[in-house]
Amino acid sequence: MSRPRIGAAAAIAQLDGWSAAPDHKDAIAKTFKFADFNAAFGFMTRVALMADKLDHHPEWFNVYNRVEVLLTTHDADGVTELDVQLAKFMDSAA
Ligand code: H2B
Repeated sequence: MSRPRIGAAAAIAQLDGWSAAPDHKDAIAKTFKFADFNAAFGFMTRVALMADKLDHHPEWFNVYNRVEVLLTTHDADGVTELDVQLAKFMDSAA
């Protein structure tokens, strides 16, 4: 089931601390900082389980306590409500 593209600007308007990803056609990005690696990886684990449940997966990069996230919907070639849904879950899990 594919979702219509809403675009990064419409997504960002509904979110806190997310911005348009630089060097990407249509994606949203946020950097999360945690106390240490244990907290960062705990966050990633909770998000990974939800992402798989949604069949919607983040692009992300972790170094120690920092998790850089990029969300976009590959099937739609841009940002959809699924990205907003996963972004909101990430904010609640952080
Ligand atoms: N994740 C993201 N971010 N975008 C997608 O379009 C997507 C996905 N598609 N996870 C899913 C998996 C698709 O590849 C499978 C076949 O449903």
